Amino acid sequence: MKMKAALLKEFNTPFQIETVDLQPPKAGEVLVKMAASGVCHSDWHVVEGLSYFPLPIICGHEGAGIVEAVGDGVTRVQPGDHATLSFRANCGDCYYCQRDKPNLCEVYTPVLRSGLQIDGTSRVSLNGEPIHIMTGLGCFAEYVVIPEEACVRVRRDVPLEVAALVGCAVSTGVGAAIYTADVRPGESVAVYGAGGVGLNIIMGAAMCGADPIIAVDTNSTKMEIAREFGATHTLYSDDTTVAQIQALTHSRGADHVFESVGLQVLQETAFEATRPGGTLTLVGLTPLGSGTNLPGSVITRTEKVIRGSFYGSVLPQRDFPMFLDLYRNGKLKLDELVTRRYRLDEINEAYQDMLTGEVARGIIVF
Ligand code: CXF
Ligand code: ZN
Repeated sequence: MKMKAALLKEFNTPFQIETVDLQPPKAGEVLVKMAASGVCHSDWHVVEGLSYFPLPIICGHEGAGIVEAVGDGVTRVQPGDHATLSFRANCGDCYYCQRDKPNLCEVYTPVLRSGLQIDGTSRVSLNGEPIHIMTGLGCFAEYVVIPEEACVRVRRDVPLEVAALVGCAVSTGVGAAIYTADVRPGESVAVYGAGGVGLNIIMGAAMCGADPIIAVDTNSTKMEIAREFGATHTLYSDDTTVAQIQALTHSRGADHVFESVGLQVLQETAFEATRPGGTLTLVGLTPLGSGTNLPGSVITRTEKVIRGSFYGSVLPQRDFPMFLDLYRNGKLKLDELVTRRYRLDEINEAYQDMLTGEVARGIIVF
């Protein structure tokens, strides 16, 4: 079949809307008609050539839609099901999957990076040339063909654009607070960055009963939104921020500090804002190949813990439905995350808005 898709053909060039060919799902694969795709900074890393995905590629890794057809042997979903897509398809059986670390799945990690299906081929092509898909999905297209392991059936009574957000920002942010960092009632939390992921960390920390919850950003609009999502304090990010966080935490620094932006310099500052024995959780993705200077001499002497958090340590099959239950029961504010909607052919504008920081989350609706 034919479909419209946003293609990235060269690094640092605009997305181009093209009509491409899509093959039907093979065994174990699912065809999903996309309803909504989130605009996330990780797609921009691909545009800038700071990721590992090959070109030409369809980006987009935060999406939801309706199952249109399934290949042989598919058992998890059937046509008509609503689905949130997972950008970490996982086999369920390898060393990491057996230890509840599907985000590290040994079978799928190289497949997802290849931009192809598990059989080494692509279902998408343009004039006969194969087109890659980002991390097993490629949501900036009218349809996707994905492994069934990436397709999580969700309740039908939630908007599909909310279901889409669960596929990246919500899992990454809420999961980082409730699972990776395991924030406890009364613990102090500081969050660097109050964008799509940072706001979700704030919500997760609030659900855990943290206090205070200090949001740090440079954008005053985002700081206002942060309060609505549960921040008790907001700080403008400058060279007094660490001292201000200490002043709010009995001069110690916060029990938990999260970096959600993916900037080395912020990771280094966030380390300073962490109390001795506290935990710094690194959530934002820094460019591949970049490094962060964290002082070993201080880490040893203060027993600070530095943790990576990838996809919020979630189990997609368990947690996507749970997040949507929490949303439906008023415990997660997800409608408020979407600040602007775009058509697929407005995708370049959507990324410009994301870069200027004017939106919490932009979303492409089909
Ligand atoms: C990313 C992680 C690397 C692959 C694409 C998605 N996560 C969140 O944006
Ligand atoms: Zn993302």
